[in-house]
Order: sequence, then C-alpha cells, then structure tokens
Amino acid sequence: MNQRKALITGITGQDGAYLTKLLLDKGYQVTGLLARRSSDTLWRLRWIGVLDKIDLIDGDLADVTSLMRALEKSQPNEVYNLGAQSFVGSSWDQPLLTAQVTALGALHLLEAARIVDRSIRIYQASTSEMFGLIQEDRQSEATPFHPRSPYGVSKLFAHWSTINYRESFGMHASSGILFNHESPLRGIEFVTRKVTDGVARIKQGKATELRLGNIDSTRDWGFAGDYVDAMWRMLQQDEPDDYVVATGRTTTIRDMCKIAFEYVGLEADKHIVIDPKFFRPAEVEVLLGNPAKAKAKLGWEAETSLEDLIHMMMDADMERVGREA
Ligand code: NAP
Ligand code: F7E
Repeated sequence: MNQRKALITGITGQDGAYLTKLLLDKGYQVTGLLARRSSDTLWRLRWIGVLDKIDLIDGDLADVTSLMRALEKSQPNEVYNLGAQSFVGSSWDQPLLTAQVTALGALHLLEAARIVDRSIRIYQASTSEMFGLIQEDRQSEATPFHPRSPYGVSKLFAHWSTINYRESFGMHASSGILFNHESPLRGIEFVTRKVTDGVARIKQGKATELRLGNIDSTRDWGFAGDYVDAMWRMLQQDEPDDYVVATGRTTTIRDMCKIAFEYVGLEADKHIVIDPKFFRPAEVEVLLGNPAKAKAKLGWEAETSLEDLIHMMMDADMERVGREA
C-alpha cells in the first residue's frame, strides 16, 4: 500500500507537534505549512523529536495561492487545518487579523482543496469557544452556538464553511469541536501554562506572585496528546461529520491553580493576585462538553485526568525554569 500523506497547517503549534508525532508513528509522510516569522517557531517540533522527519513548505493561511502550491507539492490524502490566531484574549485587539487567518484562512484552504483535489480529507479545528454563552449545561454537537469573542465568531464561520463544503461539494470535511486541551507545549499566554510556569518560578524563588484575571470561570480541560488522536480518527471514518471532543468534567481556574500549587507544597491563596488587566470584554463563564458521540462513533475517550495533566506540566516547567540562568 502507498504511504499515506498528510499536510498540517499550524504544525508549529501545540497540537501540530503532537499530531505530527502521532502521524509519523502511524507511518505517514508529514508535510507542514510554515508561516514566515522573524524568530524561531520550531522549538515544539524539536522538543517532541520530529523536526528532521518532516517536510516544511512556506505558506500562510491568508494567501490562498500558497495553500494551492502546498497542496500541489505535498499531494496529501489528509489535511489538518490547525493554523489560527488562537489566543482569545488577543482577538479583541486584532479582530481583523483573527478573522483573516482563523475564519477566511479556513475558507481559503477549503477552496484550495476544492480546486486542486476535492478527494482530500480535511480536518477543521473547531472549538468549544463557539458555544460561548452556553445554551445547554453540557454542550454537544446539537447545542446552539453563541460565540463571545472575535476568535469564537471567526471559528464559527470556519465551522459552517466546513459543513457547507461537505454539503455543497460532497467533500470529506470534518470538524472537531475540541474543548480546551493543554500540555507542556501549551503557549505561555494560556492560563494553564501561565500558572504552571508561574508556580515553578515562585517555588524556585524567581517570583513571589502570580497575576491572573477571572479565576471563577470553568473549563473542561484535557491533554493535547489524547485529543490529536480524535482528530485522526475523524478522518478515518467513511463519512465526514462533526464531533465534540472533551473530558466531561469542568473545573474553575481557581481549583486548577490549587492543583499546581499543592503539587509543589505551596498555598495558592498566598500568591495569586487578581489583576483586572486580564479580564476580558466578554467572558465564557462555563464550558462542559458531552463527548458521547466521539465515544460511540470514534471509540475515543480522554485518558488523562486534570491532576495528571497539571502535574505533567509542572514537572516540565520546574525543569525549564530550573535551567534558566
Ligand atoms: P497554537 O499553539 O496557538 O498554534 C497555532 C498555529 O497556527 C501555529 O503553528 C501558528 O504558527 C499557526 N498560524 C498562525 N497564523 C498563521 C497563518 N497566518 N498562517 C498559517 N499558520 C498560522 O494552537 P493549538 O493550541 O495548537 O491549537 C490548534 C488549533 O486548534 C487552532 O486552530 C486552535 O484555534 C484550535 N483549538 C485549540 C484548542 C486548545 O485548547 N488548544 C481547542 C479548540 C480548538 P506560528 O507558530 O508561526 O505562529
Ligand atoms: O483562558 C481565564 C480566562 O486563555 C481560560 C484556546 O486554546 O481554549 C483556549 O481558549 C480561562 C478564561 O483559554 C487568566 O478569562 C484568568 O476564562 O487559557 P485561556 P480559552 O480562552 O478558554 C479554547 C477551547 C480555544 O479554542 C482557544 O484557542 O482562564 N483567565 N486569568 C486567564 N486566561 C489567561 N489566558 N490569562 C490569565 O491571566
């Protein structure tokens, strides 16, 4: 059988690294779209040990011609669209850029695939942020959407575009509505990593406080390494579809912090400072996913508990902070 080929946008991000590892382990030939940046963005691919095993092609989701060239060059069976301006907080400061990359970028990719080869299977990285102001206590594929940020609105456009290309052109385009997932490779701007890095600094005497925004909101957090497996499973189905991927447990930011502080023998209340600078113009207060469909149809379940996840991230950050001069 011919070696299967995958193209990943957003390969330099958290999920890009874990997905690349998973696909290489399954025998895929992996190509990544590499957006032009002035500084090094390859550290995650190095950390996970895959950088010398993949091909990289210059391209940007904002430039549809670069996507067409990438598809023609890599001739993938599967494309995973992970590229995005993915930080909710920044999306109010850069709403147009967020829409260009996160919303229109997804449409560019669908259109490029329609023109180049519409048999390519496509994964779209949708998000629980589309539920925003939640309309049901546990959010499933059938829950109505109400996004609360330019990021959420952009992702909803990409989500519906994916469904539209499936319905209009019969393309195998699937959407994974993933709830928050974290890892030692999570960007430092996201709250879990900000916390594990901050706690490591306090423990090692390099900081005394941790400044946070709204710690009463809750999130359904899982491990990125588990979640990329669900992405792959979606593209192995005979029919394209949409799936919620979550753990089914929700925890406040406050309690997540406690797990990190207690792991190294510190008290969270003594170090957390609430700083309104980190409040958002509109908050997503609660997220709790219902992953029943992913379990029934994909045979997928989250395997890593929040405690194990935060401990894994703490270990990595204790080591990283310890190495700093
Ligand atoms: P991430 O770490 O922020 O990675 C984003 C990736 O997108 C990076 O590789 C980035 O490249 C790339 N990118 C940004 N602008 C681009 C552009 N104009 N053209 C091409 N690539 C561009 O995100 P993640 O956590 O891995 O998440 C992966 C995807 O899942 C994202 O679409 C995110 O919105 C979505 N998602 C994430 C979660 C979560 O909890 N992690 C949940 C649901 C959905 P550079 O490194 O060059 O900036
Ligand atoms: O915020 C609160 C903040 O930035 C989580 C992205 O991957 O998941 C992520 O989006 C919560 C919010 O993630 C701070 O207000 C308090 O209630 O870690 P976050 P997010 O906004 O949920 C979804 C599923 C995605 O799709 C996104 O791409 O934590 N919070 N204090 C804070 N958040 C941050 N970042 N920093 C704080 O100081």
